[in-house]
Amino acid sequence: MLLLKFGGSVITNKKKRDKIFREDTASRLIEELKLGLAVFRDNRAILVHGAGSFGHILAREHSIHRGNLGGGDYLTIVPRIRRDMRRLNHFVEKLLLEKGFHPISLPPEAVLYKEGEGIITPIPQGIAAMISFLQEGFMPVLFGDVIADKDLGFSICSGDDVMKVLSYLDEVERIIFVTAVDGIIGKNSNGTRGENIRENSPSGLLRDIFISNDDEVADVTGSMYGKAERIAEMAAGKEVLLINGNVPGRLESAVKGEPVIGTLIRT
Ligand code: IP8
Repeated sequence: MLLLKFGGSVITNKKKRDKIFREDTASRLIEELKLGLAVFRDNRAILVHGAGSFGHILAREHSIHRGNLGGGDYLTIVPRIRRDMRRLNHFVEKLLLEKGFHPISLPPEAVLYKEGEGIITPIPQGIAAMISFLQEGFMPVLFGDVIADKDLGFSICSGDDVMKVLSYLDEVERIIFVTAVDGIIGKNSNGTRGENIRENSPSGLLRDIFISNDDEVADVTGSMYGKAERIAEMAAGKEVLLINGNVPGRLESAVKGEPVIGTLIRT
């Protein structure tokens, strides 16, 4: 089974306030997924999607990632972000249905529970329920959102957190992150920005990644380093591939297991 994430920066314009779903891009990616899955061993996939402009802009402006410590008008903002995330999920779901998939949307709190920054516990019953749907031929579709948090009252759950929890499932053979970049940027020996990392081990990734300062402020769910840490953990047991979904054909090749431009992390 394939576990993949459509990054919010591919299916929305993450830098713009107007929450516009990139329907053409999402539609092409879903088509590519379909073509790829047709030749993939068991034709099954779990799809996770990120938030992009539907979640990150309001969340950042109101420090929603800090939960009830953020101090803003969270009673107004949190329901709006959750509404927007459901709208984005609805757009994805609609396209999947049109393309012949059998999507079952599940919110992140169905499969995991948050206790303060970084402590994420899988919910076995929710995951078992998701597997039941999979066994019947459905495709679970999950997404990042604002969810309850034992310590902070509420906080942000990234689609990457969902990916991490689901990556431990025995059934998951391959993990693909569909992003808006050609790969994870490496650093030169003097610490400056280098070339994209083509292939590396989990520990090599954390050693060689180039950290850009712009990246730190851009995202309420963490920097590229945070993403790399999650990828490194997942790649301790399985291959993780990060590709650029804005380039036609790459997702299809990646799902088919063909050589593709991107960053491959494996032990
Ligand atoms: O785009 C973030 O999910 P991500 C979720 O996968 C919200 O990091 C609501 C900002």
